[in-house]
Amino acid sequence: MTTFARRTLLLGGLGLAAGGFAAGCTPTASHSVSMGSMPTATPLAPTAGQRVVTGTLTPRPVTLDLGGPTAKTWAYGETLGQEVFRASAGDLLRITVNNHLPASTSVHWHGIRLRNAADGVPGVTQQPIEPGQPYTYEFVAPDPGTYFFHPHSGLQIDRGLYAPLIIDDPHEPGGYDAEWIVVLDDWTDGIGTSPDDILAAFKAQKGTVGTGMNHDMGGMGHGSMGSPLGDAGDIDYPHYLINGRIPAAPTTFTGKPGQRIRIRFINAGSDTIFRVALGGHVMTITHADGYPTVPTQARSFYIAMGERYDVTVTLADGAFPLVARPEGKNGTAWALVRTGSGTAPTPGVLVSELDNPLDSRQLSAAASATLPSKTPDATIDVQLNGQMTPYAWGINGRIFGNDTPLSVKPGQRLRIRMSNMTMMSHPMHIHGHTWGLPSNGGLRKDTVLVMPMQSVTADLQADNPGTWMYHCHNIYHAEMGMMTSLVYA
Ligand SMILES: [Cu+2]
Repeated sequence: MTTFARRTLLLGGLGLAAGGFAAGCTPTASHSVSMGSMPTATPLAPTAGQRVVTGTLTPRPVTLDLGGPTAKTWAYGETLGQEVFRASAGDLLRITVNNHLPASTSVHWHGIRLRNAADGVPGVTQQPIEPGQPYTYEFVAPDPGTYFFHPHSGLQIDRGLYAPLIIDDPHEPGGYDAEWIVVLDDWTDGIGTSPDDILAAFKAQKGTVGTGMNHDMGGMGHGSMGSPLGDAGDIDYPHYLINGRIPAAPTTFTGKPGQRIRIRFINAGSDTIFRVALGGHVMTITHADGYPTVPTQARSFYIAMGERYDVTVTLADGAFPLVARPEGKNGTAWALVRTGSGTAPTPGVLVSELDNPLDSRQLSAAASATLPSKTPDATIDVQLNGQMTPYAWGINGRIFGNDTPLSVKPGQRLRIRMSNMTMMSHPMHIHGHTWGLPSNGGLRKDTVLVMPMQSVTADLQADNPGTWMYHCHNIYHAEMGMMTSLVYA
């Protein structure tokens, strides 16, 4: 099947374009600053047969229409969650950021196994991109999958600064008729309390972290009882969005009955774990964080901040709600699938498929996706610490800045055992690598949800030298200090 593969999903607004195939595309060292330790002796070039893909990003103040309510915020364009960056595995991406924000920024290419110098972490892999300054990221995207990008600067991701990044597999057979990219978000900026004010209020509690367990009962309370995720989020947002829209003015996917579609789910939220269902349908999960899984049927599933899941589903005849319910919170994110003339469901209506969601512990890797079998060369134990009241989050009893980085030697198979000593769920994210989870049949993840008082063992192959961030993808937890790094010794 080739009809799907070049479907026009590149919606132009982000200005991504495939460059020429050879001549004129000799890469140059265009980074204004590079603090990364990645060797630069080898000039960057796409994998043989692949292209140079160029693009521009212009983060700027905008007023977004969320489907009625408008929000003065910062974003890369005017149509939040609807524009897509797309390339093929092995392509060289060369993306220039023109910073039109009144603050410094950066771009992190979440989940991509790229060279360290392009990882987009100010103070670690680059200097911040100052207002008015251009900065060019240049990297090869080696692995196909569903990714996204966002700043690694303060709370900017909790504004409108994110977009999908899809890396196509030139050799994938397809097996679906159409594709839908579904981006979930929790929204307050320009409508409710600003992200900066929310964080300031948390910081005013002057919490500290220690090691050991913390049976904090100071969470939000509502809805968290009985959820395996415990306290799933700290913040009640005014709106929850699918592709930038509130339920009253939803995004609509129009298809035909019997069509087999691939939905790529991305949780770009900052403090919200969603459970997702398509009313009247059973989905088949095919990929987690970009990598193939054993195909697994799910009526609904959890997706935490920074996670991505791809599913396929055969569409029935009618109009169906796609529902993303924020765990432990009020409200809903909602979209519509229409294949026939049936009456549209009431915006925001919930569906019975939301009961008993699958979580990633029930998934395993496809054989093609597993890390080569190897006994770990080293094991590091990591404690996730902190509490809601007074608000504080850290790793191994320390906050970022006072942390002791994790260390690995090149070529090692490193095992990280994460123990969550708190009453909250933490989606832990590693840059530049994708773990294999040995207790999940080698499931590949770059963002793994560690539930309250639970442990997760995650292995990585140290094949990408540099200094790589390792942090909670609850952006408020990360900003409070639930972050450290992995360094190559
Ligand atoms: Cu966290």
